[in-house]
Amino acid sequence: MKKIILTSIIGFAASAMFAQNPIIRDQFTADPTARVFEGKVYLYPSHDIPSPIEQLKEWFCMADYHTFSSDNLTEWTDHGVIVSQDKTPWVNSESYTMWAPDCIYRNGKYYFYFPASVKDTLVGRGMMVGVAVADKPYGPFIPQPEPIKGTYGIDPCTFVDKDGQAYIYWAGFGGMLGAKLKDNMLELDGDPVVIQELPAGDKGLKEGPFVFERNGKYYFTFPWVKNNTTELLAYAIGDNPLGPFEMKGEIMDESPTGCWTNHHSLIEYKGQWYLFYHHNDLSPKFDKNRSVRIDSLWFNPDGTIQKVIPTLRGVGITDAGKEIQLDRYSHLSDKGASIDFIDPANTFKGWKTILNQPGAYVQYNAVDFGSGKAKTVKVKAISADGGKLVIRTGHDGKVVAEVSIPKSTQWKETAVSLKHAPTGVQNLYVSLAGNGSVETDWISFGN
Ligand code: FUB
Repeated sequence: MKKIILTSIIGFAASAMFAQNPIIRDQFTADPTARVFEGKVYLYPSHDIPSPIEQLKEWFCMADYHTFSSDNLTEWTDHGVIVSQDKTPWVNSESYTMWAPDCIYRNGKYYFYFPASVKDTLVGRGMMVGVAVADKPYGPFIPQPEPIKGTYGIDPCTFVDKDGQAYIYWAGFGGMLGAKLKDNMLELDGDPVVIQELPAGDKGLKEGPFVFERNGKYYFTFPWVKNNTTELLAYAIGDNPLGPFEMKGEIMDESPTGCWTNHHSLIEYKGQWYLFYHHNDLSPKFDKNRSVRIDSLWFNPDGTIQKVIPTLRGVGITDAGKEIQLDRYSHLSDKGASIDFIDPANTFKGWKTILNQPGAYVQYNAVDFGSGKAKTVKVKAISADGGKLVIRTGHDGKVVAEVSIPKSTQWKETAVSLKHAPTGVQNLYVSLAGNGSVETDWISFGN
């Protein structure tokens, strides 16, 4: 188990957090189902990889699933592989088709549902849904020997209603399907039904169902190719778990940069609703290698959902003592500010913020300075000509520090004393004073 260890160097409260999109930066993650188990959020995504086999070089390729957990949505523990194609008896172990999964708790057990190609079928054909069972949300999960009978298709989602009845939904032949699950959670209880009143069958692909209940209403949410371009996220509301549902609207628009898929889940955690979704942040040239993001979501008083505008900043508060990744910004000045990969050949190294016009700035919201103990700031930067950064809280606010970045062809850390120690949660503005050009990896405050 790998823990992303985060300790504040200036001793801010243990609850201080940082969060930026995408949330997992050391591997690709897609199709996120988030669930609240044992007081934490567990994330069950697909695990995209560059394909080792020729047939899938230009397609989705997944050999296994990891699960991740967090109690603040910002610091994520990777619990490692929980289910894999080579250890699941019914799966074609060379198919790399472990697509969008889900996990649900019922009667003391955790049931992990996942689609994959059945043994002795062609790659990408004959996909069915299987289930693996565990005593804990992070496993160990024991896969059942056979897939669930009658579940031809992909993208399973499960839901347990208030009366204890469990349901399973998936994208299959004939549209979006749903069925009751038997008490054992391992078999369908009756034939699947086609979910009614979604956009008519010929009006664009629908997949990735995610169903939840709120205030007595059932929400059927799904990615939808509405405009013959890429997938947006849409939803319908009904009075019964299996519908009919009435179309209500859209939760998120199509990707502005053309990532063809989106796939999502919604949870309420500590009084706030969140949308988990994906985008190809770490693989801009190949949209089958995706990364999970989170943004906050709000309902209207009538139960409809306010559209979510994707952000890089994501959710949560950043501890001033951590490495603040300005490139996951809240706002950039119109001129002279841009973002690029530190190393385009290895995107997992992350991004940098480039300021190259006098007055150009980057704004990064919600940094927690605690009781104001910070005395210094460190900036990891590189500058071809040298340049001076001015750090403020508020656009025209007090100057926190001025940092002269020396001319260099190497990344360097420059530390200076603060002119003024901010307190509490502040929005940071980092601007370029005068001419020059500065590329910043991160900034961090210390004692
Ligand atoms: O991840 C593979 C497929 O792409 C999923 O099953 C779909 O929902 C789409 O995200």
